[in-house]
Parts: sequence; structure tokens; C-alpha cells
Amino acid sequence: MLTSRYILSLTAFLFSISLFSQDLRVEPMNWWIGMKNQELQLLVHADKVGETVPAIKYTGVAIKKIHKAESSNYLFIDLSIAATTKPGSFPILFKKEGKTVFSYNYTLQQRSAAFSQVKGFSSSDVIYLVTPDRFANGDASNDVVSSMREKKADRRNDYGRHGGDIRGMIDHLDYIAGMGYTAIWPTPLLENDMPNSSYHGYAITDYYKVDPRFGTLEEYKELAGKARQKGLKLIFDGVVNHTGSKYWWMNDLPFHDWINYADSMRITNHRRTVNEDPYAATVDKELMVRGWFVSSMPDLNQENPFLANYLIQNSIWWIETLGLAGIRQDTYPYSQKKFLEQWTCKIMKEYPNFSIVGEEWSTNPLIAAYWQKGKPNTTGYNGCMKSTMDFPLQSTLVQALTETESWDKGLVKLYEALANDFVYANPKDLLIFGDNHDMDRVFTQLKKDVSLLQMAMAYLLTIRGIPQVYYGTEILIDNSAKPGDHGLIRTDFPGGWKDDAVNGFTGTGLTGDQLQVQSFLKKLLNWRKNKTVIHEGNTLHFAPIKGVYVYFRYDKKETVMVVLNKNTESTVIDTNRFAEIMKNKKSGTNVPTGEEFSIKREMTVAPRSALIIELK
Ligand SMILES: [Ca+2]
Ligand SMILES: [Ca+2]
Repeated sequence: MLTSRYILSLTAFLFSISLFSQDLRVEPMNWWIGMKNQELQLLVHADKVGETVPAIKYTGVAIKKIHKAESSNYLFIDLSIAATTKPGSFPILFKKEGKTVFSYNYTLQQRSAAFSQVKGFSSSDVIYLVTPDRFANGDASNDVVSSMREKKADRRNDYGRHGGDIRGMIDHLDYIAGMGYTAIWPTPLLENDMPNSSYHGYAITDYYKVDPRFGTLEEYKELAGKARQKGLKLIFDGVVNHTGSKYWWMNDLPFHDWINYADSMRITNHRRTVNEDPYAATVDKELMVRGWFVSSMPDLNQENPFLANYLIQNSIWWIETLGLAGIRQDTYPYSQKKFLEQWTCKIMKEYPNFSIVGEEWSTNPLIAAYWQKGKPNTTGYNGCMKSTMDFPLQSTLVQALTETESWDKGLVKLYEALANDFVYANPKDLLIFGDNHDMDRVFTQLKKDVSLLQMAMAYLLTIRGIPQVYYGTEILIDNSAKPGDHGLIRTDFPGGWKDDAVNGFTGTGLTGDQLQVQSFLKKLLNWRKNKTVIHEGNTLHFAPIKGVYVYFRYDKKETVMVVLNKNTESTVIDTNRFAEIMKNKKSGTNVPTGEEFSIKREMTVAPRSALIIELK
């Protein structure tokens, strides 16, 4: 029989559970002292928390303002955190009629001095882009998480989860660093609790949670730390334009205008040029930035100042938590411009050496140039993003290598594309690539021609810009069986799963072609690491003639000559034409082979090849 005292204490215990352990959410969950911006806005979510009054007693921390939302289940609290505040924890008490209804233990840590000065990615880097679900399965125990909406892992389904994870990336950092890459960009690792196709990561359902099928926050921190030790910069794939439709707040929005077209979903018109177009109609501009990317991804209204703060602070939280070197921002032109200015500039103010690259999928250099910091724009957009993606060069490179040569086709297109550099504020900060996770594998685009692939890679690794290579390009992963199929584009890296017969990491079972391209890239990537002439040097190029395109990268110390011969037979070139740059250079080193040779007037270039020569 229960004693009355026991009943009393049990009641008190249950009461305290109901008060303190309810689903109380405070975001950001923690913060730092020593940030340049000493203001912080907390989002608080709990049942009727909007009817409470928060209180904090901690020296240096003051509540400046409390904002109620339209939903009574939210509060937004503006804090100021003085520079002199000591690191530590304190309770935030939420009181109603004098009684504490909720309590949250908030922690302020000292900001990392090293992270605040972190050097972003630049033209001295080569980025390895990885789709984590498809790279390596380092922990089979997280393949299926029963509480998640997508119940199965199924490697036979191109659009299912295959089980790759953070542990798999950690396990293969030595391979990535050994190949000569200096940065790694995993596609998003945050929770995507969606009923299907959750593997790709772009339908985030909690901005503060690592998807448990990829691992834990501790593992993400371990990845960041170990990558840093191995000289690999970590890039975060950010998605601030939209979330997944199963985002936790979707059933209880703080404000009606938190989401665009919250009542009657409309899909964006994808007419991205409205951002630049001086004649664009308002109706088209509105639909472009407010329409949903797809019906399962609600569009965020970044004009709501609380949402804007939430997204900016979230990005800073991840940079400071992981010591990130950069952010790749998804669907960049779909966000509201004023927000993009705030988001980029506030991040760059906290981390002056950081790098951000935005995805603007346009093959028009005028559109790509528009978003780069330093570009004067008539529409008044003035963001702080240093890099933009060179989709124009990507499509031109493939055309240049696959078209039959003529006056206006083939290599001349590549030559003329580079002439467009005059529109960019800073061409060397463009992200250049042969493919990425959203388009056919470059090997497929180049019709599975190994020689053309090597020429494409030689070009990307010697021309201006920040090269990015999609995982598995080095072992000729292709999707030629189903062009355009995103699931197959993001195919499993062989050797990433325990029982794989072929192993791209060790070389077991690779074909001669695969081994050759892997070793060619390894050589070139490692050579490029310390070549400031490639990172920062000048460029001089000569109009292509008869299927041969010659360009030079040079600075005060060095000159590198690159010859792309597209012909299917060996071709003789007359080096007298390049006298203005070659001057009296008498010999050179063939970079991929290491072979030394003397420069003669006539130079024979092997069929379908790239010759990269350090001139002496
Ligand atoms: Ca796994
Ligand atoms: Ca939008």
C-alpha cells in the first residue's frame, strides 16, 4: 500500500517531469562568447510557452526583448552577450503566474580562436564532392533507424538509402588526402526524415540534427577534426531556401508567413533570370523566389526576420561547432536577395577568411557573375559571397571535347568561354567542375572516352578556378546505362561496402583504364598542391588550330605549358608561334610522366592527350 508521503513525492516528481521534461526546444541549443555579433535570438518551442515570461540571471547576459509569435507555442528571445561574459551554463526559467513552467540549461562556450580565422577553400584547393549515402558504409548498424519514416535500406534501389555514412567518410580520409584532394564537400548530412528518397539530403527536417542514418553529431565533429589533421578542408552543404515537408515545425508554424504559399502551394517557375532581368514582371519574380522547389519542399519566407535570424545563426552554429572552412549553398537564386546579402555578409563578418559558393545553375556567364562579391550590379544586389559555380565552363568543356572541330565548334568554344572572364569580379574564385551530383557523370558526358576524360581533368586542374571533382571520377564511374538518372549518377563507390568484389580504395579488381586514370589524377592533384602558378598565376592562351589548344600559366618564377590535342592521331605543333611566352625556354618536364625533354621548334603531341609541361 502506498503511504500518503510516497504519493505526495510521486505527485511532485510527475509534476516536475511535466514541467521540465516536456518537449522544450531552444535553438540554437548553445552559443559562444567572443563572437563579433554580441546579439543572439533564441527560438523557443513548447506547449503554450508563449504564455510564459523567460528569466535569466547570468553576469553579462541580458534579455533585451521578448517576442511572441502568432502561435502561442513559440517565443523569440533577444539576448545580448557582453564580451566580458565568462563561459558557463545557466538556467533559462519560463514562468507563468510566478511559477516556473519550463527550464532550459543554456551553455555559453569560449569561441575557438582558430575557427574564427579558419581559411576557406580557394584556388589552391581541389574539392572532392561526395554523396555520403553512396560513398562508404562504415557503420552497418545505422543503415536502418526504425523511428524514421523511410524504413528500409536497399542498395538495389537507385533512389533508396544504401547505408553510406559519416564513419565511411572518416574511414577513407587517407584515400582522399592521398589522392591529393585538399577539401571535401559532402552533400547534406542533416536529418531528412522523409518517407522516400531521403538519401540525397536536400529535404532537411531539422536544421540542428545530424541524420542518425549518417551518424551522430560527435561523428560529424570527428570527421571535421580528422579531416583537418589530414589537411582536408570541410565544406558544409547548406540549404536555406527550403526544407522537407516533414520539418518539425510544419504542423505548428510560429507565423503564418514563415512559409511561402503556406495555404496553397505553388511550384517555382524556375525562371532564374528574373533576378537580373531589368524588365521582369513582379508576378514572375515573386513566383521564382516564393514558389516551392518541388511539392515536398516548402519554400521558406526569409523576409520574416525571425526566420532570417534562425537561418543565419544556424549556419554560424555549424561553422563554429565543426570548424568548417566553407559552405556550398544550394539553390542560391531561389532565396530572397536581401536575405542572401544578410546571410553571406553576417557569416563573412564572423569569419573573414571563410568561403561560400552558391549554386546558380546557368550556362550564361553574365548570370553566374552576378552573384560574386565585388560585381557591380544594377539591381542593387550586393552580397558577400566570394565564389560562384562555373556552369558555363562545365557545359562548354564537354561540348569542346565532344564536337567535331570546325571554325566555330570544338576547342574554339573553350577558348572563347575563357574570354568571358572579363565579366567576373574574380575568375580564380569560380568553382570549376566536369560534373556534379545533379548531372550525368562527366565520363558519360564524354561518351566513355578515357582519353577525353583525362584531357578534361588536365584542363580543370591547370586552368584558373577552384576545381571540384565528383567522387569516383578517378575510377571512371559512369551512368551511361541510364542517362539523366540521378540515382545512378550517385552510384556506390566500389569498395565502400563490406562485400564489394571491386575495391576502388585499394585497387582490387579495377580495370587497367581505371587504374591508369586514378594514378594520372593522383599525380596531377599532388603536383597541383604547391603550384602557386596554377593557383594564382596569369593565363595566356592561343586560338586553337586544327584540334590543338595551347595555353600557359605563368608568374614571375614559373611557366607551365598545356597542350590539348583532340586529334586521334599525333600532331606536330610549331612552338615559334608561342615565342612571346616561351622566349628562350630550352627544356621542360612532362608533369604526368616526370620525363625531361628539350624544346625544339617542332613538338609532337600524342593523339587525344593533354601535355602539361613545366618549362625551364
Ligand atoms: Ca551505415
Ligand atoms: Ca525561395
